[in-house]
Amino acid sequence: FTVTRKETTPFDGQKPGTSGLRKKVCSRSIFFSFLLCRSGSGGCYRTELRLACFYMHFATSLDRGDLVLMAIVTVFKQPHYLHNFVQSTFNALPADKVKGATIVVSGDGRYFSKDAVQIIAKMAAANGVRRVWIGKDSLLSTPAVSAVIRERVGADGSKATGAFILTASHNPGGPHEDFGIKYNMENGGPAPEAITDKIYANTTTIKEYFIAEDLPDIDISVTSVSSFSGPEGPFDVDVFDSTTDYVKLMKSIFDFQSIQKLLVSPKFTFCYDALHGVAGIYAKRIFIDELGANESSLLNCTPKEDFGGGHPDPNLTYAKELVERMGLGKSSSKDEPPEFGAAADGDADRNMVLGKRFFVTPSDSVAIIAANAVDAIPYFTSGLKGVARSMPTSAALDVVAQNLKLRFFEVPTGWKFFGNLMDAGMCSICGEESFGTGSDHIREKDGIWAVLAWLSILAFKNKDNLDGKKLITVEDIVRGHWATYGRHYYTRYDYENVDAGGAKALMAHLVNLQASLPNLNKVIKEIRSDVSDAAQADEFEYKDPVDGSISKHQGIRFLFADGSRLVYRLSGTGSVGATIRVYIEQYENDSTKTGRDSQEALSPLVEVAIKLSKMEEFTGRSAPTVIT
Ligand code: VG1
Ligand code: CO
Repeated sequence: FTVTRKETTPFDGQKPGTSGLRKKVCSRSIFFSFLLCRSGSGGCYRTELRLACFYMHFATSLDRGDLVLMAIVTVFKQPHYLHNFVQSTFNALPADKVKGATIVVSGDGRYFSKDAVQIIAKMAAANGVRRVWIGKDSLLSTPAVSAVIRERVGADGSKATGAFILTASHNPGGPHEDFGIKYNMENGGPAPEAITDKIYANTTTIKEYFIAEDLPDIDISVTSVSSFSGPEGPFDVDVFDSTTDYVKLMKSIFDFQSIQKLLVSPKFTFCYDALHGVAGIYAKRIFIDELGANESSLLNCTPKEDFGGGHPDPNLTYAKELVERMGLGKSSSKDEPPEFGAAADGDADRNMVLGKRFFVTPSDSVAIIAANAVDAIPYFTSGLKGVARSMPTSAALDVVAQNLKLRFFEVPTGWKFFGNLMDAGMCSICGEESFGTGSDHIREKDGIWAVLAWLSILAFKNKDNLDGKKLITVEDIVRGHWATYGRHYYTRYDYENVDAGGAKALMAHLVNLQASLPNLNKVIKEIRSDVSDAAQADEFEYKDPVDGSISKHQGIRFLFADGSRLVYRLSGTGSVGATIRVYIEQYENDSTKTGRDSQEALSPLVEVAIKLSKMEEFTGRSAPTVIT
């Protein structure tokens, strides 16, 4: 192949967010069509304005006489857009991580991935990359990418030093929905801020990119290695099985035999919903082929480019089918729900864990996994190096860390901050309230790992119960945990796609409020006199204990004397407008009071949270979009 240099100009807004660059592929467009028609008795012409929200391809179906004004907003699909970001990434990496290097490219299979893989392969070739590794059908879950970087060895002994992950995670996919791309480093974790800042800076000044236009398109539907020759030497594309490396890693962490005993026991029933995301291919291999679960346990486990038109986010709002099956929905059938249910997001790094008619909050989930890991999971037999959570995640994990005398860290939102701790051997298990849980086996959160961790705990607790005695359920485990450690009532209110100006003003208002504690307490008492005093208020700032780097403005915290917390931050993963997240938490260690309904227990604090922030005044919203 030959290398072509293309001239280009920068695009605005190619700044990677919490987890990469996420934008619409090609957004819905508004067509104003002016239709001239003869009407009325005088037979004179009247102009009619028709305003409709159409898709671009409907343009051809408009009448000939129509005068059409179109506002079409394509983002990822516009010429050079992806190219600019990819070249800016290559330019941000150290030269030896590009020239002669091995780079993984794959993702959750969402719409535009197949085109993107071909473009990135051609650009990698042109930039002197030695090998590109692609999961079959361009599918690799985010945790599998991390595992592949860390574990896979090519036939010629090669190892990957980075990856382009093609996903917008839990955001919907399809021609008019989101596409995304992020870069992961040699440790298998997301690029640190020093690199993403450099990528962004490069996108603002880019003038050229390089591409091997005459490199043939790669057939990604079959596993094979294709070799090419370019101006700088050989270039290989290795299309490999998407599941092998990941399954091997899981088998080295968990006791598959004991999990299998649980899964095939008639006393235990199981259900897994991949929400049409990439988790499905791993679920089939692991739960069905390896662990012997019944095929009917799987819901939505064939990956689709548009996730079946749904929102691939595993929570009580979006994982509807599973929620109904588990007896938690409004129209749940009378059938006895399974004992255990779980779901994943589009790229399979998130998980939701449910028991029969029972929801496990992600903050509790990580605390429970940490409390039981040493007993139930072979990988942790020699002890935990430490545990960590993101700042808005509830303090359930803190209490476990205190009790078990474990090192504990509180980091900003986003998985990249856990990676440094793990690389330094300071942290074994970590989690986020946003349905993310994981360990130092890789450098991403891991949806299937979390499910296997729960199954391991259930298998361990029930090892003598499978024939005869009553099963210890998910609910029993959670209630038992609360009895020992106390309970953190927890909820998150999301206000999605609000006006960016309003969101900014709301945050500025909160920054003001946190500056004076006496004034803050006055305002709080005016709203509700029955909540405890705020003892501390600040903007969360994090100093990385490993490299000393500082991350500022990571959310506004109000910490109350009784251990309750209110946290506010703006989302960094959306693609339109702004999303405000409000995190509300209250600690209860009186074991007679840990069994209340969560929304009811939290209602005084929720009222304070909403009124304190003047939510309705700033955003016009009287209710959140999603409550988790
Ligand atoms: C959200 C979550 C955060 C998570 C991030 C990426 O970020 O709150 O905890 O790490 O998504 O998850 P934000 O900035 O929108 O709050 V994933 O599964 O979308 O890569
Ligand atoms: Co995800």
